[in-house]
Amino acid sequence: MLLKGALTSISLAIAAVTSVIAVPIRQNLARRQNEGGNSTDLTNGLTDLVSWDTYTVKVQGERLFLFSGEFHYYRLPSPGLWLDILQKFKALDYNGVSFYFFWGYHSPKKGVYDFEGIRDVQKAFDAAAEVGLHVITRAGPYINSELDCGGFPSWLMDMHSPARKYNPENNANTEEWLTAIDKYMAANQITEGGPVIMNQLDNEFSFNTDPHYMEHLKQKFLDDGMVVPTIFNDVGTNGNFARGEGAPDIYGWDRYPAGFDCSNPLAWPNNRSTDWRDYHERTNDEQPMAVYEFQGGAFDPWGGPGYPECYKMVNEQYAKVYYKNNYAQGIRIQNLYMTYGGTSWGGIPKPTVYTSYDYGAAITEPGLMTTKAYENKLQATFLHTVKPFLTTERFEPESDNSDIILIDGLADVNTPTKFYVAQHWLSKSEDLDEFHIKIETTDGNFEIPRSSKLVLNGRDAKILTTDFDFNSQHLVYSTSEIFTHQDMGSHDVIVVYAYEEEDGEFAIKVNGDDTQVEADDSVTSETADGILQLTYKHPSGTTPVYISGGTEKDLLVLIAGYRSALRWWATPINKDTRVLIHGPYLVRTASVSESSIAFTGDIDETTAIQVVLPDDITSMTWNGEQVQLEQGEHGIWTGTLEFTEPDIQYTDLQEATWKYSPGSPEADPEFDDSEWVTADHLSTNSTTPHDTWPILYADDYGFHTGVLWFRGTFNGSSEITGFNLTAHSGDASAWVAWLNGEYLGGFDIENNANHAFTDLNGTLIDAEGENVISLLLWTTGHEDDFNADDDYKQARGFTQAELLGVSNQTIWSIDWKVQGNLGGEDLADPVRGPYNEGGLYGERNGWHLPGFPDNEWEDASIPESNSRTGVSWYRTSFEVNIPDGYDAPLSLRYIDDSKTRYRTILYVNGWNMGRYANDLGPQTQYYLPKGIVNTQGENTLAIAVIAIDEAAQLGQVILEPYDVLQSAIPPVELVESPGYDARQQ
Ligand code: IPT
Repeated sequence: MLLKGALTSISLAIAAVTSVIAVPIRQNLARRQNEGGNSTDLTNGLTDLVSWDTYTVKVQGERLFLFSGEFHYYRLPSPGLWLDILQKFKALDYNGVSFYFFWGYHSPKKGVYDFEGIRDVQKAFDAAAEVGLHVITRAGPYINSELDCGGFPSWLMDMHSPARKYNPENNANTEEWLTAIDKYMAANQITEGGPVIMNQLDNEFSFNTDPHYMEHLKQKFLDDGMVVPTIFNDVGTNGNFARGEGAPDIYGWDRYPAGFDCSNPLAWPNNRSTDWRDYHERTNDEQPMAVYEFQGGAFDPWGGPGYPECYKMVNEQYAKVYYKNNYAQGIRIQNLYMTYGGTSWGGIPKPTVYTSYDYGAAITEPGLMTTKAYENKLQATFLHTVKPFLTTERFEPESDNSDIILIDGLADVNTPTKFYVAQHWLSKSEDLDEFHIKIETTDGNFEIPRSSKLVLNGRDAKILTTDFDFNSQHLVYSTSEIFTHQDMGSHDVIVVYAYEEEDGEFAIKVNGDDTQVEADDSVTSETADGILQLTYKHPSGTTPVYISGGTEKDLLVLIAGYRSALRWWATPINKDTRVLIHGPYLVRTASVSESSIAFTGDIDETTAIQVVLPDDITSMTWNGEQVQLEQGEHGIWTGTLEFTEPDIQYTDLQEATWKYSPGSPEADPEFDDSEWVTADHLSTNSTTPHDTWPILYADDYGFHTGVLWFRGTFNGSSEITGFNLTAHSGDASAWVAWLNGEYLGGFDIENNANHAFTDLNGTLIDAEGENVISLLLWTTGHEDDFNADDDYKQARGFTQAELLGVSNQTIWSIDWKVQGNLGGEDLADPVRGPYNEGGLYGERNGWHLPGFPDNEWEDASIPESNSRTGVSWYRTSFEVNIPDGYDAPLSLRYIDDSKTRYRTILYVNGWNMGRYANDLGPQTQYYLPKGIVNTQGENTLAIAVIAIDEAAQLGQVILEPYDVLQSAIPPVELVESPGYDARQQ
C-alpha cells in the first residue's frame, strides 16, 4: 500500500547498525553477592533525589521499577481529560509517564510561543503530580513521533543550517525553544516538589550524529536549571552516546520488535532480544538497564489495515512474551510507547499516518480499557510488590525441554529469592509445551513441578518465584505467577494466576502438623518436611484457599484463572498498603477514612465484586454511594455494583437540518486573487529539487498546513498546447486541477504526481486572452528528520509547472500566486493553533467556526444526493446529553462507498478533528473528545468535502458512542472555542 518509503528507511537503518558483538557472559552474581548486594549509588552531582545503581533508579532513596507509559498531551486537545487518562495509568499501576513536548505545537512563528489553553503543559504536570506518576520529560528539540516535521515547527524549514547539529543558527533556534519549555520542565522537577525525575536529550539521535550538539543541549538544560538525571534513547543497542561527549546520565535504547506492519498481525517475527544483558554489562553496567521506548502498539498508515489489527499484533500475549523477556534481560526502566496514543488531530501528523493515533495501545483512543491494559497491570503490580525482583543477577538454571523453552534465572543479590522467566525460544510458537526446572532453595533442592504439570501454552511467558519471604510468610515456590501479596492485619493474602485449566503448585513453609487448609475440592494439600504444597487446576474464576495454624499469620491464597486475574485490582490506600478488589472495569482510587473505604472507578455493567480489606475496614462506598457488602468466608467481602442505564441523547444527523455551500471559487477564472502571495522566489531552502521556476513550494511563502491553492495566469497563444505539472507532497496527498474554471482532473500523489494536460489548444485554452490554472493541493504534513538529514524540509507544492508547445518559454510565462491558511505564520486562530486550518476558502472565511451565519446557504441533507465538483461545505448543529456520572466517549462515523474519490475535513466547534479519505481509509470513525464536544449542550459541525474525482457525494455520517460507562471520570471543562465573531475582530 502507501507509505512504504519512510518505513523502509527506518528498518534499513536499524538493520545496518544492529550488529551484535559476541562476548562471553560475565557472571555478576557472585561478585555482587560478595559486595554485600550493594552496588554503589550514583548521582549526577546536581541532585541526590534521583539516584541510581546498576539495577534501578531510586527516587528519594526508594528503589523502584520505573514502569512508565508514553502520553502526548497534544494528541488529546482537551486538558480536562489528561487527568482522566493519567488516573487510568495509575490505576494500571504504572508509576511513570513519559511526555514528549512538541515544539511546533507551541510555536507558529519564530519567536512566538504559546502555552495557553490546550497548550498549557502545566496542566499535564499537575495531572501527573495529582495522581502520583513520575514524569520523564522529552522535549527534543527533535521528537519524531509521527508528527509534522518530527515535531519541529514549520518555520524551521527556513533555517539554512542543518538541524540537530552544532552550528550558530541551529543553536540559537534550539535555545529559543528550550528557553520556553525548560521554564515549565524545571519548575516541575522533583527538586521543586514536582513530578519530573528524568529528562531526555533529543530523540534516537543515532544517524548523522554530532556530539557537540548533544553537549550543547546538556549545557542548555543545565543553564535553565534542569538538574534531574539526563537520559538518551539510542535507536537500538548501538552505543550511540553511551559514553563520552554528549552522553547522558542514564543511557538506554528503544525497541519495536513487532515492527509497524499490522497487516499480518499474528505472524510475529522471531526477534526477541537476548543480548541485552551482555550489552549492558559492556556498555553502561553502572546504570540501570533502560528501554525508553518499548513497543506498546504500532502506528498505521493511510490505507493500512487499521488499529484493531495493530492491537491484535501487539496484544496481551505480546505483552506477556516481550515485556517479560525485557525483565529477564534485566530491564528495570521500561516506557511503553504508546500507552495512550490519542488523536493526531488537524495537521499534526506526518504524512504516513492518519488522524487516529490509537496505536493499538493499552488504553484506546477514546480512553477505554483493553485486555492488554489489564495484563500490564498484572505485570506492574508484580514488579512493584515483589521487591527482590529489582536487584537480581542472572544465573543459568537447569531445566528439561531446554531446546524448546528458554529459562532465564534471576537471583536476588540481597535475599535467597530466585526467579525463573520461562518463554518459548521461538517467541511466536503456539505449541503447548511442558517443562521442569531444578530449583535450589534454602528449604532444599527440588524439581518443579513436583506432582503436576507446568506448561507454556502458546504465546505465554511466566515469571516463577522461589524462596521468597512476603509479609509473615515464606514461599518455597509457586508454579503460578504472583500478582501481588499484602498484609491485611489478621492475615496475609497473596494472589496467584495462570491460564484456566493449567495445573498449579504453591508451596509455603509451615510449622508443625496442625496446619488447617480450607478450600473446595479442586485444591489438594499435602504437608511434608515442613512444606505445605497446594496442588490445583486454575479455575475459571478465583478460588480462595485459607491456611491457618501453621504460619505466624493466616494466609489467604487467591488462585485465579487468567481472565479472572485480569479483573483483580491492588489499589494503594497508602504507601505500604493495598486493598484488593475484583470485578470492576476500572478502579481509579481508594481512600480510607476510619472504618470505611471509598473507591472510585468505572463499570460497564452490573458487576459482582469481591473485596479483601484490612481488618479494621468494614464498609465501602463506590463513587460516593454506599455498597452493601456481605462478609463471606476467609475475610472476603462480596457485593454488587449496580449499573443504571443512563438516558443518553444525541442528535440523529440523518434527521438534522444541514446547510450547503460550494467552496472552491478559486477555480473560477474571475476569482480575485490580488491579495494572494505572489510566488516569485527563484531559490528555495527546501531539500526538494525543482525543475522549473518560480519556486512553487508553499512553505517558502509561509503556508505550512492543510489545503494549499496555486493559481497560474498565462497569456494564450496558438502555440500553447497544454501544460505539464508535477506535485510534490507527502503520502496520501492529492491534487485537483482546473483551467479557466473547467475541471481537468484529480490525482493522488502516489500514482500521478506528474500529469501532462495536452491538446487543450482550440478547446479550453483561450489563444487570444488570459488563461487561469487553479490547483488545489491536499497536503498531509511534512516529513520527519529520523536520520538527521534535514528531510523535514521536503517541499509541499509543485516541482514543475510549464507550458507545452512553447518555443521561448521563460520563467515568467506563467504568473503564479499561492494561498494557504489565513495569516500564514501569523495565525488567524491562535487558540486552535498552527495545525487547525488550511487554505480552503471556507477555512479562510470562518465557515468552520461556531456562529458562522449560514442562513443564506442552501438547505441540504446528508447523505448528499447531488454530485458535487470541487469543494463543498456542509454545516449543521447537534445536541448531546450525557448525564453526569457517565462516560460515553463520542465519535463521528462515515458510512459510504468509495465509487468516487473525495477527502473531508471534519470540524467540531471549529476544531479540525479529522481528515478522511474515502478512497484510502482505513479510518472511518473519528473520536470527539469531551471538552471539544459539549456533552451537555449544542455543538457546531462543519464538514468540508474535497472532490478528487469530478463528482463526489458525501455519504452518511452518524454520531456514535464507543461505549457507555458509569464512571468517575473527573469533571472536564469545555475547551475555549472562539466563534466566527471573534475572528472578525
Ligand atoms: C520511534 C520514535 O522515537 C518515536 O518517536 C516514534 O516515532 C516511534 O518510533 C514509532 O511510533 S523510532 C523507532 C521506530 C526506531
